[in-house]
Amino acid sequence: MAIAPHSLEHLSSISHEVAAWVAEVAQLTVPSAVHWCDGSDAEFRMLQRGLVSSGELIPLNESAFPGCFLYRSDPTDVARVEHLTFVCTRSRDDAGPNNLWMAPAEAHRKLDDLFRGCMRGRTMYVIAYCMGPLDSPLARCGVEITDSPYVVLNMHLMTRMGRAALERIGREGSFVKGLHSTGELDPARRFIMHFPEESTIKSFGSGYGGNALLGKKCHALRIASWQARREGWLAEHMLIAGIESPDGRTRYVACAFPSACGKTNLAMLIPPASYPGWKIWTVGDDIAWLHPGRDGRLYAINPESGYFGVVPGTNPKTNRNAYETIRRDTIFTNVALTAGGEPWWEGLHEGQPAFDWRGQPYDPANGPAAHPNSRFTVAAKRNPSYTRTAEDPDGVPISAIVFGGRRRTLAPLVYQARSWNHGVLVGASVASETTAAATGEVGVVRRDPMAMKPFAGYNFGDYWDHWIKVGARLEHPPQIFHVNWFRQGADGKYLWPGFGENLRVLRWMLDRCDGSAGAVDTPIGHLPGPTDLDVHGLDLHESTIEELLAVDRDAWRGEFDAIGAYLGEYGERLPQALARELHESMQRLHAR
Ligand code: GTP
Ligand code: SPV
Ligand code: MN
Repeated sequence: MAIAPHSLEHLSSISHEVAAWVAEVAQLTVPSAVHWCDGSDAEFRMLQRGLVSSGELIPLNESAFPGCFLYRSDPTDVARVEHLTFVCTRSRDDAGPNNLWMAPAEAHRKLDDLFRGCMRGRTMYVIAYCMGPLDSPLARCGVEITDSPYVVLNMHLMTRMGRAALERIGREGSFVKGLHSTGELDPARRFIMHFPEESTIKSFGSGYGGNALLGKKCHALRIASWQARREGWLAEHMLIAGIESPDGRTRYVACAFPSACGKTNLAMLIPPASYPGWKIWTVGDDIAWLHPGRDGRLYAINPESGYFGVVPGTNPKTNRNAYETIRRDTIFTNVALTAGGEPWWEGLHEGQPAFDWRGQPYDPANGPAAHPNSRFTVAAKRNPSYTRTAEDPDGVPISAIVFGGRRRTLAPLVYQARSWNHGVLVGASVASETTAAATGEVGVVRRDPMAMKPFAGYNFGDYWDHWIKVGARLEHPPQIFHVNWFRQGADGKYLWPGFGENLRVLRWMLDRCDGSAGAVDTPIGHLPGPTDLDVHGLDLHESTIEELLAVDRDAWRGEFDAIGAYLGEYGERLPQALARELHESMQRLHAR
């Protein structure tokens, strides 16, 4: 079998470690061919043609959606599987109560048994990739070995992969090893295993999203968060957006909202008509790597170069940028199809589905036409609000960090933390209703600290301690806020219009950073007073605004009892500074 990468013949050198590992994996998995990806357009088109002829990719209506395809995943494989995702550290406590844990030796044995001979008759693809701009000192490389050409296509769109990444690995010598096989897509033989101490990922039995695109959640969050702790930076589940104001200044925010809670939408926001001269620039929509800069500010890069975004709900009114972005050169996964061969989803508000996401004739009795976790994969450069600063090797300076959750009740539209450490408590206390991004029940409120519950590669106690230490190193730390776009009235309707109108809330935050906006002091933090938030021109009743900005002390006392019990689960590993913040918050809530 030819191990020599044919299309990479003239590469100056292939890292000996990469070549040795590829050979070792080939011996274990026994593929019929090994394809070293060069990352070229020709390779992308060749793989695309192959998947079209095997029927796995369906070309969409070429005049309306040029270069777009539909992929239907196995109906049992449609989302991340948190109950099958493990962090395998030598000491169980290092993984923490926030992760499922297995002893590394046992996990390797289990997975190697599954991988043994699993690529017989299949091609093994070797994808060298770089998370972050290729010339950035903050970027990190990995190699994913996979037997899924669909994964290769997604990695083409979402990472800087191929020849240049392989060259960087050759120079640096270090890379994260990610081994992936779709196996038989049997949920009983599905595991997503992380070995942070070995910079290794082994994923078997799923071909979907975060389970299979190993550069994303597995590398850029779980493994990277572990590395970041050792190296003094943060790997976070955050969008990065530039907010340009009419005075020509652009300030950057990084926002951590749980899966399917609005990151992509905020990162691509289109200002409302009442905000002339404002413009949002998308740096990233899902992951941020944050580094203290020499000037005492916090800098962010987006390790990805494409989006794997939630499709349902996207339309010209909610997110015109996304709507336009995904009209060409996009892979749609698990959306519905119209009779005219166009993609269709709930919340599109045009056209009619003829076939549901499984490919069956559409019947509303079978549930939604598009899967609620149907996704688009598209290169970031397709986005009308794409900015070249996404390629800046040093990243962009962050003025504000925003945490958020999806909460029907309790959490107000927005509040500001008193300090960095109080902000760490606000982040650690995030709770949100579960969504279709992971398998399991939807709509159940759970703790999702920093929107990282499924993604922190180590003990949350140590993670909060690390956050506190990073803050202490920043001479000019970002201000920290919390938002909730998802408050509902008694009728179950959202109280806040959301989407573009969220800019009003962002503006208050930026004015707070400047010290020019007012606020009222409450036990949970600083909230905009009745005249501090611009609600001009919104069709909102005064009582609705009051409800959105209310702090119900009794309810918050109950909430803080629950937060205290949750943080208590981390025992000795809970940082003292956080325990102190908790205590002070409780005192404020109980003060008369
Ligand atoms: P992941 O990719 O899973 O990490 O999700 P995300 O945080 O990027 O979520 P995304 O922006 O894709 O939004 C998920 C869902 O929330 C979509 O159906 C959106 O239409 C909806 N949504 C986003 N922003 C808002 C908002 O401001 N208000 C309301 N009501 N819904 C929103
Ligand atoms: C998420 O679930 O937060 C996602 C999608 O961004 S996935 O890549 O599947 O993790
Ligand atoms: Mn995400």
